Amino acid sequence: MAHSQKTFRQFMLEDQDIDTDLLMLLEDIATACRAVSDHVRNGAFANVLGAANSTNVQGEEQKKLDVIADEEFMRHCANSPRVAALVSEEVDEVHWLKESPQAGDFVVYFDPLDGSSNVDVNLSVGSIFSIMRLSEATLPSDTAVLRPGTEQICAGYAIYGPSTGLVITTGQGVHGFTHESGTGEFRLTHPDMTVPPKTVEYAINSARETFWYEPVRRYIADCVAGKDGPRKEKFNMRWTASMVADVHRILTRGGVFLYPLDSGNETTGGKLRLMYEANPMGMLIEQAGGAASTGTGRILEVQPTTHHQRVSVILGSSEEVAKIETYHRN
Ligand code: FDP
Repeated sequence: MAHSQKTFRQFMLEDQDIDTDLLMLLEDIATACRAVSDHVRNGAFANVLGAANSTNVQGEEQKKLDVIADEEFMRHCANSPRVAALVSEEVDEVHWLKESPQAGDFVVYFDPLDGSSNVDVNLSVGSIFSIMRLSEATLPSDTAVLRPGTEQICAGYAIYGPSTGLVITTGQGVHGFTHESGTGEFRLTHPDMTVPPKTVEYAINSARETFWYEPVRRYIADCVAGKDGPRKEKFNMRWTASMVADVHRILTRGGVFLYPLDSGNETTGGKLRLMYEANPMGMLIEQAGGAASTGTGRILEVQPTTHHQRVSVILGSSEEVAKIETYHRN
């Protein structure tokens, strides 16, 4: 590939049609990801593994690294003069940086450390982010940030695994970069990532089977039945309990990921958060040729009513997502 191995900045300047304001913000986000990666890798020396003895707005126990990762994102994103507001999984309120946000200013949504239950056992975790642009000058109110995923101008994640990777879309395909130790650069190693339309691999937390509604129960039963079942295919299952790692696998070799609405999470509307988990992953997967659905409709078209809203998530290989939607219709 001609543009392979370019640095992040080179690729963004030469191959992506984005303006300088967005480029500067993306570089600040990349710096935040480098900093979080460093905290994750050196956590055992700095005594930052384990619980923080606090809970976030969702009532979930925070890890020390959840809090540290949030501080890194808050600090680095605030460097960019066009950022009006930050919406973090770890913070109850929208964090407004501008008193009079203008048209063209950015709102950045992020989950600073996704899959953090994996940190203490040394498995892959990540950071997820999404960027929208205000279409007009506005008051700094919660409603100003409640935009559907179709309005995202950029989405991405960093994965802290055997290597640190940064995967990003600005609506011009999906491109993966690897952190080069030594120079500290992110370099383009996975240009034009695509999700194959067909798959025989699914990811779901099957310990929740008792809560599943009928469409998901029937779909998984048909997969498990293998070659003798109605699908006539041998399926494989993977679940890392880290959405970033599961989505990264799907962007690399295909598959389908489900965290559906079930009777155990219906009072909260699902488990995963719409604005800083489902929407950015939905945009990436769609840009890579896959599909992202609630089971009954496109995730990116869900109109949020609160910024910590949760949603049912089914995403990955397009033909398999369409198949799961037919289970819901039937
Ligand atoms: P976590 O709570 O550890 O941050 O964001 C929610 C998430 O992880 C996803 O990354 C992951 O896919 C899912 O929750 C794991 O849920 P289970 O605990 O039900 O496996």
